[in-house]
Amino acid sequence: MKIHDIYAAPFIQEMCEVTKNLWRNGWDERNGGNISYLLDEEEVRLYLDLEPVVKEKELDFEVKELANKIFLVSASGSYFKNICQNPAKNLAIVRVTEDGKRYKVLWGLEDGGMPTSEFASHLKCHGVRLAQDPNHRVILHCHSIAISAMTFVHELDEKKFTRSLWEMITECLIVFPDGVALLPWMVAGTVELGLASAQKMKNTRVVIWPHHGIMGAGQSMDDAFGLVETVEKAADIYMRVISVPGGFKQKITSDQLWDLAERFDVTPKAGILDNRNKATR
Ligand code: 2HA
Ligand code: ZN
Repeated sequence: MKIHDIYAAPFIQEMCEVTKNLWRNGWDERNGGNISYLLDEEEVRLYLDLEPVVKEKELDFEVKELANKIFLVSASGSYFKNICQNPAKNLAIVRVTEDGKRYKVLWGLEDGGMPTSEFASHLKCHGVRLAQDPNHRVILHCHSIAISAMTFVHELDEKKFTRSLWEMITECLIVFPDGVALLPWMVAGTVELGLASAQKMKNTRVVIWPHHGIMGAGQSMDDAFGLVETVEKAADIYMRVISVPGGFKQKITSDQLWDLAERFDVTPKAGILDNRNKATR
């Protein structure tokens, strides 16, 4: 079988494009942010011989649920601004071992680097999201600006935070009806942060790390990016409104959000909206 040029692979192209867009949006300064993308083995085989192993590493946790799965992941320390310029240095294709305790690097990390420092979070979150949705593929973490800003001024209560976001753009409720989860501030890059994020991802695709950033899950790059983009934009509108003297004069009401949920057939996470005042049609 002819092996095609890996740089022509759609998954490498998508990774290049999304990292550039994240950087352009100002959400991934310096080496901020990380992404991992669950790949289809048959597709990878078109571009890469899966037998040679560049190196093998221990994981400091187990992910048996991801045994043999292949991921494209950003490298620790990689600058999203530069990923496109040298994908073989700034990215890695890795395969989790059969026992779920190690991973093999199959391609990339040409300067001898490691996968992202948030690899624990990523793998744990992939495991949880796949159990919820077999079409799940992408975990994306970035330092989006308004979301971080909002975690300094808004009460860090998941339900109140979710409601504030839903109230900012009519379509938020449709994009993330499960709301957002919030963790306490935690040290970046730790297994503890990974486990806590994954626990939250049982019920939502968005986990906010206060004063740090956001983690989003999706069925594709566009899906994960679009999700983070929507949450970030809602936070941006929130921050702009509270920055105006006098702040809010009105908001989208609970009844309006119930109408929206009905029209678009989504179930808003329980306990966030006020009870409906008017009878349902
Ligand atoms: O520097 O974003 O959370 C990469 C990160 C760690
Ligand atoms: Zn980060």
